[in-house]
Amino acid sequence: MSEQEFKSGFIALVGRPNVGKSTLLNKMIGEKIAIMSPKAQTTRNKIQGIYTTNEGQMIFMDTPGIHKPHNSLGDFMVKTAMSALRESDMVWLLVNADQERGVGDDFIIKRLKESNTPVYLIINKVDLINRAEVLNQIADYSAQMDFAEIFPISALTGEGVPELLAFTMDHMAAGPQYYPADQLTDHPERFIMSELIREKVLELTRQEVPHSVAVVIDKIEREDEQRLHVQATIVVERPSQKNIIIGKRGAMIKEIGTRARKDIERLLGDKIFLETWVKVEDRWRDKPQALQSYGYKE
Ligand code: GDP
Ligand code: K
Ligand code: MG
Repeated sequence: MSEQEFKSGFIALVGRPNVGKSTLLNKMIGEKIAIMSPKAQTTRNKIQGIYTTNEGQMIFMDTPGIHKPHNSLGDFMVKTAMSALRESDMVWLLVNADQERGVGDDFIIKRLKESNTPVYLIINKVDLINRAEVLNQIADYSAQMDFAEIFPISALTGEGVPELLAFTMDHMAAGPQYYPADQLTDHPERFIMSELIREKVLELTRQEVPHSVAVVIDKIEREDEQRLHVQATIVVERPSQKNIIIGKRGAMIKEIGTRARKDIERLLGDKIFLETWVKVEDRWRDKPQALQSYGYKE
C-alpha cells in the first residue's frame, strides 16, 4: 500500500463585496485573519489564509472584490483581484443566496470566463432561504457559465463547509507544503494590526467616516519582555472626520484603541501598548503616492 501524495493549491476567493468571503475564511481557518464588516470593501489587500491537514494545504487569497473601479483605489483593487486570479489553481466564486444575480456578479462571471481556472460556485447564506430558492439560484447561475462544481453553504453557521473543504482537497493536484502547518497567514503582523484598528474605526463611527480611512503602523518596539509598543496613525481625508474619530474629549479614539488592542493581543499573544494618532490628508485615495505609502502597492 503506497502513501497518498501531499496535495496543495492556491484558491482565489472572489465575489462582490459582502457575499461573505471573509466570514468563510474565518470559519475555515478559525482565527480572525480576514477582516469582517457589514460595510462593502473592507478587505482591500490580498490576504492569504492557509488551511493545512495531513492530506494537503489550501492557500486562500481573499480578494477585495472584482467590480467596476471608481477611483485610483478602485483600480488598485481590481488589479489585485485579477492578479490573484492568475496566480490561483482554482477559483471559489461566492454569491449571495438571498439576492438575485446582479450586475456585480455578471461582471465577475464575465472575467472568470476569460480565464481557464476551474471555478466552483458557492452559494452562500443558505441559512436565509429555503430549498426551492436554492434550486432556483443553482439553475440561474448554471445558465451563465459552466461551473466545475456547485456548493450551497452558510459561512455563518458552517453548513456545507466541511463538504466543500473535503471535495476541494480531493480534487487538488499533488504539490508541496508551501507553509508550516501552524501558519495561518503570510502577512506581517503590521498588516494585521492596521486592519484591526481600521475595522474598529469603521465599526464605531458607522456612516460618519466612510472608506476614506487608512491606518499606518509607524512603529513596533519591544518595550519589555511582556509588552510591545505600537504607534499607529489613522489617516482621514477631512478635518471633520478627524474630529469624529477623536470624539468628545478623546472618548472615541480611546474606545477605538481599547477594542483594537484587545483584538491584537488576542491574535498575536503579546501584550501591547497602543498609541494612536489621527492625521488629515486630503483626497489620499486619488494620489498614487499616498496609496503606496499606506501599503497599497502592486
Ligand atoms: P466579504 O465582503 O465578502 O468579505 O463579506 P463579509 O465576510 O465581510 O460578510 C458580509 C456580511 O454578510 C457580514 O455581516 C456577515 O456576517 C454576513 N454573512 C456572511 N456569511 C453569511 C451567511 O452564511 N449567512 C448570513 N446570514 N450572513 C452572512
Ligand atoms: K466586507
Ligand atoms: Mg471581506
